[in-house]
Amino acid sequence: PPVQSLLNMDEIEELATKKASKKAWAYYYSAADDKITKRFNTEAFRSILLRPRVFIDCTECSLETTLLGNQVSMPIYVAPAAQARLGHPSGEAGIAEACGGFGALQIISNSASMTPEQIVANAVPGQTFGWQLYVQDDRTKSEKMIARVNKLSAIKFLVLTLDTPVMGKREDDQRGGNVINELTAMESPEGSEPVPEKQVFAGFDPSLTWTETLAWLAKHTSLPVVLKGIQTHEDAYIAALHNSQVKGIVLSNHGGRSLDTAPPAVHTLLEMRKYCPEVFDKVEVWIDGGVRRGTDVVKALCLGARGVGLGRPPLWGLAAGGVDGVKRTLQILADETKTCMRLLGVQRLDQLGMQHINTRLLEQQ
Ligand code: FMN
Repeated sequence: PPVQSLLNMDEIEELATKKASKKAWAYYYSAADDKITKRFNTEAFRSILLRPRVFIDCTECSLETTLLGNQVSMPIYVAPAAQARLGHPSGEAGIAEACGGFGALQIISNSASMTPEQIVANAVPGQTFGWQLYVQDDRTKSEKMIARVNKLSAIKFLVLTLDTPVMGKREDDQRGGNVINELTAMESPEGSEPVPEKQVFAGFDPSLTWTETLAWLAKHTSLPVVLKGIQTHEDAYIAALHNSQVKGIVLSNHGGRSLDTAPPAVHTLLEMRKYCPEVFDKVEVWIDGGVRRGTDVVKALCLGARGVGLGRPPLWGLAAGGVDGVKRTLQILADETKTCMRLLGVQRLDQLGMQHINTRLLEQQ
């Protein structure tokens, strides 16, 4: 079926599964161990109930917001994901084209299958990107990459991923015997080719720490830093202590790909509201993991998130229908989010809050 006839994320995943190679499917689908966290990520949203208010004019409805001060058309953004060209030849540049059309933010993976220069080359005016870093144990390699990224004016911030000091045990990837290397196109001799069948995560530095690594990073970039993979209120609190440099955090468990039975982001949001609510005023709090419906987006925003990331859905969109598939993915989620807001009696994102949700079931989990 043409992507325009697809109605929701499940249908996009289904078509992507049919079209993608076995290897691409396994890489996108896989998660750690028994995939409990991957499943909980979606289920946790379902256990939150919405509290619609009625008799409120919802003729107007806008998703516009800012992410780290950058104007975007919606709070939904594309999370960093490696190896997009496994799913479709247009790769990360195809995702960029779709995001440009929407005014949506895209975070480019350190392990993208195209270089950042290629990915931002056709950016439209005002289009915003972040760039995600996995620190290499040979730091000079990371320093060279950061120096390149510093020169690209479309890239407005740097995302340091912390939830993967070592790779989780992903059996779907292992079973195929064809584990994908997250080695980056930036340093592969082929330049822009996906690089399969090398030891996964070889070269990534497992020794990162708050003081050493943030100080090292400050020496190499003046871009704002976002820490990705925060999973407890304690770490959210520590991150906020560094808010002269750290301007945002992403509550994320890497789509369930790192530590199985790690908490879904909505649980961490609840913890933060209880133990360190001041953090929401000190850094921007974004989340990702299991977002498949507009109602999921709205629930995360009600709990205090400002940005909501999509990991697998854009990859499915790309595999299902190239640039049009990614556009369809973003369109469905934007439309669903607006419908949800209107049905709640809300016209703008800053009106959403705890009054619109009931988290009793979530708190019992
Ligand atoms: N996160 C990173 O920080 N860097 C990556 O290179 C990266 N690659 C990914 C590749 C795939 C195929 C997937 C599914 C996820 C990847 N992630 C990576 C994690 C995503 O950024 C995001 O946290 C996660 O996918 C969100 O969950 P979702 O897939 O349920 O939306």
